[in-house]
Amino acid sequence: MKSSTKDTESILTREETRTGLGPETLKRAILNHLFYNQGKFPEIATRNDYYMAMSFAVRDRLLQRWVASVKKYLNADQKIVSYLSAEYLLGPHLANNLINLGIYENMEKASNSLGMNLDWLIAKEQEPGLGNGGLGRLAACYMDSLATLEIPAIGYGIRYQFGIFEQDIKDGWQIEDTDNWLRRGNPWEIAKRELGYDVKLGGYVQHYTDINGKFKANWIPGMIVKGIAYDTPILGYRVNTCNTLRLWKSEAPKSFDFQTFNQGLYSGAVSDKTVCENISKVLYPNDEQREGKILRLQQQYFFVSCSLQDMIAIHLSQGGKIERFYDKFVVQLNDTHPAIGVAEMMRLLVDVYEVEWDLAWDITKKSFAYTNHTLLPEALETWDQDLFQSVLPRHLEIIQEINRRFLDEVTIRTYGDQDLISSLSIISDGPWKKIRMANLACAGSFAINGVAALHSELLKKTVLKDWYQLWPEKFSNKTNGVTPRRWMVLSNPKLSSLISSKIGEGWIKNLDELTGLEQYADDPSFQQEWMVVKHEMKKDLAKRILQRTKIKVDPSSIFDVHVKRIHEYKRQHLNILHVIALYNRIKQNPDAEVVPRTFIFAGKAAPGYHLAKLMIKLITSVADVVNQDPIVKDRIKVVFYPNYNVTNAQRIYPAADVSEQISTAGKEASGTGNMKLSMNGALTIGTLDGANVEIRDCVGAENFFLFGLTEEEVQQKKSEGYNPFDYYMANPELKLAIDQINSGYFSHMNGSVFKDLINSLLYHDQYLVLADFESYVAEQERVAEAYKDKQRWAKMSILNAARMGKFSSDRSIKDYCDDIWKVGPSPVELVDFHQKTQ
Ligand code: CJB
Repeated sequence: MKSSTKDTESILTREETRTGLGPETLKRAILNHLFYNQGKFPEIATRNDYYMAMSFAVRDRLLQRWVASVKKYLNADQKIVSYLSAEYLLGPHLANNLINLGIYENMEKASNSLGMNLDWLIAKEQEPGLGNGGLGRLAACYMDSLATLEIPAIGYGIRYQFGIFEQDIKDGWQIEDTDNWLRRGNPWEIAKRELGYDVKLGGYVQHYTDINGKFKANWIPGMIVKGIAYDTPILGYRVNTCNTLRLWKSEAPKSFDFQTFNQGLYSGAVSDKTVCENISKVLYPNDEQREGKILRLQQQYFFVSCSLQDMIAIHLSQGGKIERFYDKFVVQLNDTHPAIGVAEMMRLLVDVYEVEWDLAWDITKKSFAYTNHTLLPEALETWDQDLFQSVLPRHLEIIQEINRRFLDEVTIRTYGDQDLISSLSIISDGPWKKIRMANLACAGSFAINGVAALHSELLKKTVLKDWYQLWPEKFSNKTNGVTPRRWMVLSNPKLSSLISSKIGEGWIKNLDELTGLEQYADDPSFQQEWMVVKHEMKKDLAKRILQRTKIKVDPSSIFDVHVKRIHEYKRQHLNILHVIALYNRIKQNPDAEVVPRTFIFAGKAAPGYHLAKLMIKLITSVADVVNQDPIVKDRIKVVFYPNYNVTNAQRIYPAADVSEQISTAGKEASGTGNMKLSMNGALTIGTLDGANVEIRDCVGAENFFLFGLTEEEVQQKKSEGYNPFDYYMANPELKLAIDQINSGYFSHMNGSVFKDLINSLLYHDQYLVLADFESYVAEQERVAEAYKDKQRWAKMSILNAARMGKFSSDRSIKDYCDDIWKVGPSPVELVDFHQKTQ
């Protein structure tokens, strides 16, 4: 029945009071939530109460769009992108949602009228740190772009109770503290308690022949875990599309096992509950380092199984046929962490839905696509076969069968090339068999991609060489990107307003429009405005540095920023060696002209990564000496900013003059911090690695400080027998720096502290730190020289931002949509859900 104009009007009025976007309505909504959700009145409400109330008020305004989006996606012929990722490094939601809804200013007014400062409330949010670094953050940027481009999508992952640890620095060492991000509640998630799936683990498999003579497998599990869905709405920028991030929490199927309880084995029954809950308890804090623990495999399988069961349930509930699963979903594997999905899909199809093996394999191969994120051998996931069998006995059988059939095909295609066969095998040969997850992902996917042009080329030449030879048509490159909403509009509002004042706001959704700034790059008054904003942001950061580290830094010095996970291949030690060299130059010639610089480091080290932790200690130790030396006269300062996370990254990027992207060529798959820094007007000093190559192509070689060996030269040098000691002996500055570290100059004369790090550099140096030192130091001199010419620097900075269009995650997502997913935009119209309740 059509509603009358009067009805519609009253619905709209009611809707306005419920979810209107004006300051008055927002204020009322906050007060309502303060009362009805938090049970408080303004006089006694805490800042957290206000944060919660405001967040609920914002969430209310997402729900109209979210439910309309979900409704649309339930439409049978709507294909959905399913992104499977063990990590989502989302960062705080509140400010992002205000921006995407377009109500930032109105909310500011609403909170002012309540006597609250919006920035304080935003700062109150505990960020969901459900990822380690680049890979998890990429997933978050992609969720933003998918929604903004109005692409139907679901992100699936794990609702870790404890995310990435919080880092503190004590006596210069990293200390880890638990990240209890949920302790004050999470207003952004909606628990779907009724939406759960059982996941089997362990046990054994029974085989039998059914009455029709069919061979069947029956997996008798050792335990069953329940996955409960927790949904977070992900709104696009100024669109109605609001996608879902569905994270699974593990629980015991019953609160406890009454049978065991009745027999008096209370602790056994409870431990069952504990064992189940442990699965989604904590994020493994390793970045690019495999963790061969049973719990990690359980985590991977747990979330992938829940997700695939959910997708199948959605598909079937709309009358879809299981054979046409791939018409409804395309499943993107974010690295190999969810690669077990290939075997799980086969199990669901063959064992549960009784699909014939060949057809099941065909469905599987049409559904999955795989993104590789690293070439580092230590990151390539493999599972010891015995361990694998103890967790997933049925999947081992399935993988053996996939492998047997697959290798038969390879044998025919390659005329029995044994080397090729053993390299492609999903299960390694030898006495200790391993399940190779990258091989499983490749075998079961219709598309395979790397994350930057160089990385995708290297994949084809190295780790996935044989796969490329087998199926060249499956390979492509999808250069990473980052969302300009979070990384410019939200974190650098002043620069964003300045940009918009010149070229309008179109760039926020179409980053290529930033090229409009090029015409102002030479304009002295624009340069001036640009550098004023940069200076403001540097002042803000300087204040925070003082608060957090007690180190006073000068905002007019060069802010030289090296922020990312701490890893040998990322070479924070190369940077600190340069700092020591500069320091020694000043000590040797106190009147030497030195362009003042503040070296800012931030990043977490995996708790078990000894050398990375030593790198942090080295940075903080050098800082202690340099920052206090009267001869330096504050010309150089070194800061280690603790607890690098999304919130802190948002504060650091806008203040950066120099972006350190100095990994050994061929080791950083892409990098995404490099993009965020450049967008915010920082100039890169970098190697030809990952996306640096493409960034340099875009911004122009003259606006990029290049140094170091190329990937080919690195390989060449290694094959010639690289001897780091020769470099140490040949370069007096380098020798002095290393000798000082060794002698305890930076560690209260205790030289043994850094012994392992120094030995690794002098006698192995697999990342060629010493080989690149000289060229790095020389390029750093050019950086300092360039900074002296304020106009030249401003121009380079403007041109960097202006030419970053390619690195929007919107462009990346469009590429995935066009080439791999074959899914286009599907705009959502708002629906009136309250008509029936009239
Ligand atoms: N990456 O953060 C991780 N963790 C891994 O386990 C493997 C790779 C990073 O992924 C980013 C997103 O693709 C890349 O930009 C980065 O180079 C890579 O190290």
